[in-house]
Order: sequence, then C-alpha cells, then structure tokens
Amino acid sequence: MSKANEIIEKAKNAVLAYDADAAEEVAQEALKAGISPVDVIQLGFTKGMTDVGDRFAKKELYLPHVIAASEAMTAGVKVLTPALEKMGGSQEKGLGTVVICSIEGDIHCIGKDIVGIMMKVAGFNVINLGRDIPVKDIVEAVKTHKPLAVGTSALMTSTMVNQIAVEDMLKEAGIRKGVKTMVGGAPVTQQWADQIGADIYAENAQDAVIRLKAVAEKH
Ligand code: HCB
Repeated sequence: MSKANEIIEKAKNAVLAYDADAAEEVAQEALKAGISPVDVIQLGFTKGMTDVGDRFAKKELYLPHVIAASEAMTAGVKVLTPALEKMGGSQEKGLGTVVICSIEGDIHCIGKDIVGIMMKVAGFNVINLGRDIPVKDIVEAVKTHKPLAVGTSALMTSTMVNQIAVEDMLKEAGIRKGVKTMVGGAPVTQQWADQIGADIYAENAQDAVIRLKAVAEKH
C-alpha cells in the first residue's frame, strides 16, 4: 500500500473508531508527508463518516456513535483547514461571492463547511451563514451580498423541501434571476435539482467548485 493510501485508510479508521486524537494525528501526518488534504478529507474522513451513517441506518450504531464520529471528523478537518486555505493562495482570486448554509431545520454542517473551505481555496469569497438557517434569512443574505450563487445543504428528506422554499421566496422577492442556486447534501440529486428548478446540483465539494467556476467564467 502506498504512503498516501495508508494515511487515507488511517483517516477513515480514525472516524470509524470515534477517535478525535487519532484523526488529528493522521491529519498532521498527512501534512508532513505532503498528501493532498482534499484526498484525506474525501477518501478518508468522509468515507469513514459515510460508513458510520450506513451502520446507523441499519441500527447497528446509535446517535452517540454518529456524534462521536462527526467530532473525530471535525477535529481532523480542522487540522487540515489552514493547509487547504494556503493552497488557495496560488489559485485565481476574485471569482465572486457565494453564500452557503445548511437549510432551515437541518443542523448537519460538516459537508457544507467542506464545500465552503474548498470554494474559498478556489478563490471565491464565501459567506457561510451557518446551519439551520431560516429561508427568509437566506433570501435576506442574497439581497445584502448580491452573490453569484447561493448554495444550500440538506441532509434529510424532511429538510430538502425547504430548498423549494428558497426557490419560491427568491422569486417572490424578485431576485431569483440575479443569482444561481446550488443544492447539495447526501439525499439531494440532479433529479431533485431539476424538479425544484435549482440551477446547480453538486455531488461533492470538488464538484461544487467545478460547477461554480463554470458559472463564474460565464458571468
Ligand atoms: Co444525522 N442523519 N441526524 N447527524 N447524520 C443522517 C443525515 C442520516 C441519513 C442517517 C441515517 O438515518 N442513515 C439521517 C437522515 C435520514 C433522512 O432524512 N433521510 C440523519 C438523522 C435522522 C439525524 C437526526 C434527526 C437524528 C436524531 O436526532 N434522531 C439528527 C438531525 C437533527 C437536525 O438536523 N435537525 C441528526 C444529527 C446528526 C449529528 C449531529 C449527530 C451529526 C451531524 C454533525 C454535524 O454536521 N456537525 C450527524 C451526522 C454526522 C450524520 C451522517 C452520519 C453523516 C453526515 C456527514 O457529515 N457526512 C449522516 C449519514 C449520511 O449522510 N450518509 C446522518 C459527511 C459529509 C462530508 O458529507 O453529504 O454532508 P455530506 O456533504 C458532501 C456532499 O453532499 C456535498 O459536498 C459535501 C462534501 O463533499 N454537499 C454539498 C453537501 N452540502 C452541499 C451543499 C451544496 O450547495 C453543494 C454540495
């Protein structure tokens, strides 16, 4: 196994072991070894988190396990964030402003925060409103910041519906045409984006960057 794969595997296992110390250590090891922080997050920590989610769904694990696993992932990502932000130093700047948040009713924020970091790295000015953000506040933020795009994250089938409300309230406010809407989160699909009239569906943080860069270039 290559050094990179070994570290990625360790990152996954740190989340599976609910071990925040191990997650921090492996993140530091990755930085020292020059392994891409993006790969450690996407192929390591996220893979571990997805496995925990699958086992939670099968009732093999309980909520405290999910909490502990997410704390481990957050600790690891925190160590990698400054390195990721530095990577942004060499990238193109001034691609435009993007507002992001977890949608009303949804406190899941790990994926949304990774999207935010990756967009910052790519050269976007990111306004991260946080989690469980009321739709009316999202619309207000669009009025205030006049972003290129507004990205919402929904991790639950019960909160996805609030992405429809974003589309509706932006239209009611007469500002829908001036902003691109992006939707994401584990249960969200391209089909959902098409159904509700969102402009962009992004499967993961890298995909979000690619798609938003394409929008910024046309702008
Ligand atoms: Co949570 N939870 N959870 N949870 N949780 C899920 C989402 C379930 C699917 C688990 C399951 O049952 N299999 C489930 C939802 C079921 C459903 O509706 N279909 C669920 C549930 C039910 C709940 C609670 C209701 C549990 C309870 O209290 N009984 C509760 C929610 C309360 C609420 O929101 N009001 C809850 C709580 C929690 C925590 C707090 C323990 C923790 C969140 C911690 C935090 O975020 N700070 C948590 C976690 C961690 C999960 C799982 C295990 C992992 C989510 C995650 O972080 N994945 C998740 C299972 C799963 O999703 N497979 C489970 C890793 C990240 C990196 O992936 O998909 O979020 P991501 O993000 C990607 C991608 O989607 C995309 O880019 C990201 C990076 O590549 N993306 C975007 C994300 N947002 C985007 C926005 C864009 O605009 C564009 C791209």
